[in-house]
Amino acid sequence: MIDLHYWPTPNGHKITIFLEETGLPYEIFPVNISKGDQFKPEFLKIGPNNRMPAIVDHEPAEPGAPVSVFESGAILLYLAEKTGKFLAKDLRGRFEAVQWLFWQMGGLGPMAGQNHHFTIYAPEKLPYAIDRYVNETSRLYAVLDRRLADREFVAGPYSIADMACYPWIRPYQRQGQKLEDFPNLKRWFETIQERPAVKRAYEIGKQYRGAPANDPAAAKILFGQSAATLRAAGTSA
Ligand SMILES: N[C@@H](CCC(=O)N[C@@H](CS)C(=O)NCC(=O)O)C(=O)O
Repeated sequence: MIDLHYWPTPNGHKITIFLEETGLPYEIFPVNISKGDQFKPEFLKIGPNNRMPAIVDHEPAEPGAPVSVFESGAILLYLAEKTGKFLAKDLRGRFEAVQWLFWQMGGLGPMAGQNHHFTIYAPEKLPYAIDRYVNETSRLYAVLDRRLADREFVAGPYSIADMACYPWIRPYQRQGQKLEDFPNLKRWFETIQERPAVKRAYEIGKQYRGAPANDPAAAKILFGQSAATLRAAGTSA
């Protein structure tokens, strides 16, 4: 059984997609990030970055204590290794997926996240910041569109690289993008959207509803963090 510490955001959806695709048994432990659950001492033990998702595997492949993993990319790699699914076994195929997984983790996710922040949540509308992140998101979409011109999925066969990217393309309208401008990406998006496991993953997320991130109390928790916040939560930076 896998414990999944989760909230229905793009990084959370990556993991429910994988778990639904494989049928691995799991239990959700909600981390309501708009209420500050990410700072609870028991969560910080497995998610030291005060960000979800995180997992605890009570039946790891090697004997010993349960294994906990944070960072959605690391979790996808861990689960792919555990199940032998959605990551190629051969070196070349595996690194096709791994490099695009890292591309999502270091590029698409953080840039689209800043796009959401400055476009939707920031109390001041700063044209420089909005333009920078909307333009960077469009560049990253173009990278993915080009990549998908001659293959069905990001690494060839459907893999953890697609599961990492898809949830960050799903809010494309909020990111100031039109899928019509990226025809290969649109085809890929519509294919993944129709997968039953992906539909189930998003359905599961609907039961967890918190305050929107720009609700004043939630915004204070989410956007007012510094070293002092973490220290006050009982750890030292
Ligand atoms: N690189 C991390 C990012 C995780 C992340 O940013 N999670 C957000 C929700 S998508 C979160 O937990 N935010 C809580 C906060 O900002 O305090 C991952 O991919 O797991």
